[in-house]
Amino acid sequence: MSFYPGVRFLTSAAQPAQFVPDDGREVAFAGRSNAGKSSAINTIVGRKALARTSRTPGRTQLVNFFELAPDQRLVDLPGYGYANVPDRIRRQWGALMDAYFVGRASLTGLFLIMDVRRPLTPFDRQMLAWADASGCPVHALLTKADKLPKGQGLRALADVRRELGTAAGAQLFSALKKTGAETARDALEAFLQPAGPSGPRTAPAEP
Ligand SMILES: Nc1nc2c(ncn2[C@@H]2O[C@H](COP(=O)(O)OP(=O)(O)O)[C@@H](O)[C@H]2O)c(=O)[nH]1
Ligand SMILES: [Mg+2]
Repeated sequence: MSFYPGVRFLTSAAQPAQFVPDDGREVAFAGRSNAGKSSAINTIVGRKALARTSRTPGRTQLVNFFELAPDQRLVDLPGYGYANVPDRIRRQWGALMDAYFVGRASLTGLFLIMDVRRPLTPFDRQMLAWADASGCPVHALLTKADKLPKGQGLRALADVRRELGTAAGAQLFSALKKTGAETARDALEAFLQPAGPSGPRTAPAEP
C-alpha cells in the first residue's frame, strides 16, 4: 500500500528549464549511485516501483519529479560518485545540481542517502554544503543497515551524528528489512508540512 495514495510521476528534467513550477513544497533525495536511493524512496512512499532500482547505475543525469499530494513533491536527484564518468557528464551533473539548489524556493528538505558502510564521501559533503548554502535542512539515511551487525550500525550512526552535529538529522535505514521506514516518513512529513504560524501568537481578543 502507498502512504501517498495520489502519488504520481510528473516529469524528468535534463536541464533547469524542464524543472516543474517552483511552488508548494518539495523534498529532494540525493545520494551516491547505488547507495539505495531508489529503494529508500519506494519504501518510504510505499510503492514497489515508483523510483527505479537497479544494479547497474544509469548515466542519464535526470532530475525526476513526483507529486506526493497536491503542492507536495518528492524529487529524485541524479546519483553521483560512480567510477569512470566522463568529465563532461560530471560537469553537467554539477551544473544541474547547482541550478537546482540555488534557485529552488520550494525545496524544504534534503534526504541524503548514504550506504552505512561508506558514509560521508566527498560528494556527500558537497551535497551538505549545497544544502547549507541554500538554508535547506538535511536528514541523512544510513542505508543497507541490514548488512552490518547491529552494534556496528549503531557505531556508524554515532560517528555520522558526531560529524554532522546540528547540520542534519541521521538514522539507520534498511529497505530490505524496512528498518527505520516510519522514522524516515516522519522526517519527510516534517519537511513537507508548512511551518506553523511564525510570528508572535496573537493575544486573545479583549472583551
Ligand atoms: N541489503 C540491502 N540491499 C539494498 C538496500 N537498499 C538497496 N539495496 C540494493 O542496492 C542496490 C542499489 O539500490 P538502488 O535503490 O537502485 O540504489 P540507487 O542507485 O541509490 O538508487 C540494489 O541492488 C538494491 O537491491 C537495503 O536496504 N539492503
Ligand atoms: Mg536509483
